[in-house]
Amino acid sequence: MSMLASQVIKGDIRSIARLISLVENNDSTAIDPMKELHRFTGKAHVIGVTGVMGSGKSSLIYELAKTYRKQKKTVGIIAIDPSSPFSGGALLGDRIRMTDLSTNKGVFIRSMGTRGMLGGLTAAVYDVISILDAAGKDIILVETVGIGQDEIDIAKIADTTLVILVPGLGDSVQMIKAGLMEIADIFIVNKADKPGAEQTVAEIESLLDICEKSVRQTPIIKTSAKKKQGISDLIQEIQNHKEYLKTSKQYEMRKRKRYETELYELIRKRLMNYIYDETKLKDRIDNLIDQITKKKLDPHTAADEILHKILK
Ligand SMILES: Nc1nc2c(ncn2[C@@H]2O[C@H](COP(=O)(O)OP(=O)(O)OP(=O)(O)O)[C@@H](O)[C@H]2O)c(=O)[nH]1
Ligand SMILES: [Mg+2]
Repeated sequence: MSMLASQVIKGDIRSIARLISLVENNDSTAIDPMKELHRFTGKAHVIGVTGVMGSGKSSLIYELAKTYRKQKKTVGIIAIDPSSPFSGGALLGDRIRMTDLSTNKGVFIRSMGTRGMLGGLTAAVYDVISILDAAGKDIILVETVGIGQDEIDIAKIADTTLVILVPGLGDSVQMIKAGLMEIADIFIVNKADKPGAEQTVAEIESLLDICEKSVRQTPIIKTSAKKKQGISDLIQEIQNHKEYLKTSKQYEMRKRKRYETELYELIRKRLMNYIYDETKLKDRIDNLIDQITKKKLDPHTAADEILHKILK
C-alpha cells in the first residue's frame, strides 16, 4: 500500500489534508491511494445538513460536533460552498467560529467549492467523505448551502439527511419547490428561541401528512443552536434513524445508491477529462467544429463520430 493511504488510515492529519488537496485539484496521483482506501471505508455515519441560507447549519454542526466529541466520537466536517473556489472566501466566518473545534484533536474541518461542471456536488466530495471515513472518523457532517441541486445530491451521499428550517413564513413553499420534503430524514426547526417555532412545526406536520409515503414518520425536532437547546434530542433522533436504516435494510440500499451516483459521476468526469486532454481527439474535434461551421456536418453526427471513436 502507498505511504499516503497507510498514513490516512492511521488518521494522520497532514496526510488526510494532503490527499484531500490532491483530490480537489483533480490530481491523478490521488487515484491509487483512493483505490486502496475503499475497503477501509463504511464505518462512518454520514450526516447531510441542508437548509436555507442563514438557517443555522454551521452553528448547529458546531454544537453537534462538540456533543459528539463529549461522547468520544471523532468528527469530520465538510462545508460545501457553491459560490467560492476551494478553501476560499465565504466560509471564512464559519472557519473562525470553528477554530476552537479545529484545534480539537478529534475534529477535522474542510470547506470546499462545487467546481462541478453541471452544478451539484462534485466527484471530489465523494472522495473527501471516503478519506475521512477511512481515516476513522465516526461521524461525518456535510453542510450544503442554498437551494437547488446540492440538497438533492446530498441525500444520495448521506446516510441521514437533516433539513433545517426556521420560524417564519414562506419556508414551506420553498421546501416543496426544492424537493426537500422527499429528502428529509429529520426536520429541524432551528432558532426555536424565536417566536413562531410551533407554527413552523405545524406547517411541516401538515405537509408531511400530504407527502408521507414511507413507513417511518419523519421526526421534527426543535433546536436553538444559539441557546444550545435540543441538541441531545437531535443526536438521539440521528441515532434512531441509523438504527432504522440498519433494521430495515435501507442502509445497504442507500450505500448502493451512493456508489451508483459516485460511479456515474466518476465516469462522466473521466470521460470529459479524456475528451479535453487527449490531443489527437482535440484536433479531431477542432476539425469537426470547422465542418459544422461550414455546414458540411451537423453537431449530432459529429458527436456520434467522437463517441464511436472513444467506445471503439
Ligand atoms: N436566534 C438564533 N440565532 C441563530 C441560531 N442558530 C444560528 N443563529 C444565527 O443565525 C446566523 C446564521 O447562522 P449560521 O450557522 O451561519 O447559518 P448557516 O445556515 O450555516 O448559514 P450559511 O452557511 O450562510 O447558509 C448567525 O448569525 C447565527 O448566530 C439559533 O438557534 N437562534
Ligand atoms: Mg454555514
